[in-house]
Amino acid sequence: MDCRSRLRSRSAVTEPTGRDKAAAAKAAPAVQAVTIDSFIAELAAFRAAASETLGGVAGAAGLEQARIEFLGARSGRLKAIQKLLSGLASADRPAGGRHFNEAKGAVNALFAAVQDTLAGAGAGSAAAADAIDVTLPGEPLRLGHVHPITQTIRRVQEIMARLGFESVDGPEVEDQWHNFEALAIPAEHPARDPLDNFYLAVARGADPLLLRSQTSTVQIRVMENRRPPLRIVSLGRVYRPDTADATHYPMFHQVEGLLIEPGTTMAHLKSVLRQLASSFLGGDVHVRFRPSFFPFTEPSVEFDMEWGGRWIEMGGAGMVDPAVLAAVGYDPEEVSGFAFGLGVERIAARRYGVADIRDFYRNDVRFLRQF
Ligand code: FA5
Repeated sequence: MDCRSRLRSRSAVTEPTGRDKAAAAKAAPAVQAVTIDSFIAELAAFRAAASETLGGVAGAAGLEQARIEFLGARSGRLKAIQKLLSGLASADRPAGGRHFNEAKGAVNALFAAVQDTLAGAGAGSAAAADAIDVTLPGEPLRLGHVHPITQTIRRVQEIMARLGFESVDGPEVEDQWHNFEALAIPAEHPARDPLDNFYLAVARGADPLLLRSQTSTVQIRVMENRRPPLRIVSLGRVYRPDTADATHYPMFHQVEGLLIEPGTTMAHLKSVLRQLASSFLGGDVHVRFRPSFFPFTEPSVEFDMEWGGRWIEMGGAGMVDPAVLAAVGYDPEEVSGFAFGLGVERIAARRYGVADIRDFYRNDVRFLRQF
């Protein structure tokens, strides 16, 4: 017999091992006899102890500890009482079961109530933490404001209104007549070159539309529809394929002024421009005329403004050419008038000390916030 067989044969005849005993106990556990009265007393003691413990619980950790002690599935006190059920006489077991379930339900309900109370207190303190402290200084509201070019436009409109000039608008998409022909700019004129204008790719044959290149178009539209006397000012966008630099932008704004009244002279023109310049820039502003040429004014001038010791070119002006008056049905023998046009970006830059007009359109709020 080898060693292992010997061991096997010896264990077969010896006392049962510890493992054998545990297996035997599992197969047939010893049942402790319990009377119904002592069972009910156990349940009552269980309820009283649970109630006392849960009544003193202060937080989630304490509640969890109490749950394990009383309701724990493995070794809770309720589990121990449940085991006693099988010790009841079979006639008492239904009553014992009822008492057991009742006690279990009562302690579970008590547990849930304490849990709710603690959760409510927690939410309350969280709400308190979130509450607005009305004594703190408020957060400043970020207010937008009007763009400096729009501010300039409104200011010029206001000044011109005081001089009796009514603000009018015209379309930005124009036809050849209003942008050129009525302004005495014939078909062969270099100002009509496609390289100098934004023509629109829409089928209009020999009369293509374009983005207006000057606000002088509005002079024509107003004169076509009204009779003199007239005092109008028009401020709006114009478009030219100019390369952007410190004083040029492909989209910019012009102020167009037109006055048609009997006896109008260049002196009236200069006087209106000086008043506009000194009201807009403030202080003493000088205006000077330099001879120039525009097809729709005769004589024509470029006008400069001197402010703070520097002369700046502001725009073009002149007496409305009789051919233009005739083209809109006015009698040039009866009426005369002046017109002027100046760049809004240039006067805004002058007023606000901006060295580069491109800054107006970079949309950098750090720049725009200054106005
Ligand atoms: C004209 O546009 C004429 N219609 C002005 C006029 C009106 C003359 C009425 C006579 C009677 P000019 O092309 O010079 O003129 O433009 C007028 C002004 O617009 C310029 O002096 C300048 O201040 C501004 N300007 C012209 N091109 C640009 C540009 N690309 N960017 C910004 N400003 C410009």
